Amino acid sequence: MKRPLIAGLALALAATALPGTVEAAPQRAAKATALPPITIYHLEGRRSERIVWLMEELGLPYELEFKPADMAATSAALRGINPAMPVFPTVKYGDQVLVESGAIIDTIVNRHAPGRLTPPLNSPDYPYHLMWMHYAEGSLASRAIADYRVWMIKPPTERSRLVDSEQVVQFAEDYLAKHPWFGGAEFSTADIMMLFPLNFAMQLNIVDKDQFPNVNAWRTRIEARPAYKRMLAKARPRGMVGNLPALPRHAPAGPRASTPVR
Ligand SMILES: N[C@@H](CCC(=O)N[C@@H](CS)C(=O)NCC(=O)O)C(=O)O
Repeated sequence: MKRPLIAGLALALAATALPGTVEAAPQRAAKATALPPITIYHLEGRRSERIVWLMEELGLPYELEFKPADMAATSAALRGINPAMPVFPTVKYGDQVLVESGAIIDTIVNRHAPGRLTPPLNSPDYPYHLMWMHYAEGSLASRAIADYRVWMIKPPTERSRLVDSEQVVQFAEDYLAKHPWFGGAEFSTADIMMLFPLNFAMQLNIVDKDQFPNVNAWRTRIEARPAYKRMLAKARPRGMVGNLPALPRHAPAGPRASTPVR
């Protein structure tokens, strides 16, 4: 049977895998571009600590905008620059005003520190690193915060039949049984993303922190990092402000309700 010319050409090209095709291209580190001025709008103990910590890990310069132990003045400064979406972190990146810590981290690393704090793109660790980067906010923080808010209004009497805080933390616990970091073999920005919601879930008793020894051991390793300590010295010089109250105890253990999820 005669093959159409275009299809035949495509097959021949694929078979020879010329240099420059996607499959054959070796991994090249992209060139770092110059960092624009960065100002981090920050409040003690909030997700803005991720960006301060990232910059400390990378050794990149930044301005920190907050008034230690003064929530009112700190919030006023944030609302001044970002009245429509006043959340921490808000980052002034050159003349752009950005929110979403994961996107800010990816922008800074990909443009200004390519290849750092990220497993190689072709490594088995990369998909997991990216999964935890997104899991931190998409599954973990969202469920922990939802459970916390429900508890504050009406403490539940049984486990939810939906995926709940215990289950999202357990999934992280199981991964850490086989890997030292959420980036796999090495510390990565996924670890920076995961600390806030795991601390939130454990410190506020949304889950029983004693049930997650791998997460606790990982938190101890994080706390020993010099860049993490520098972040604490700069971003919490007078401790935490405006702590949320912890739940009296973690959500009830035991089996979930068996009704199927609708
Ligand atoms: N998904 C966002 C969440 C930002 C966020 O909600 N930050 C909290 C502090 S940790 C905040 O500013 N909350 C204020 C509010 O919700 O009014 C991120 O990762 O940056």
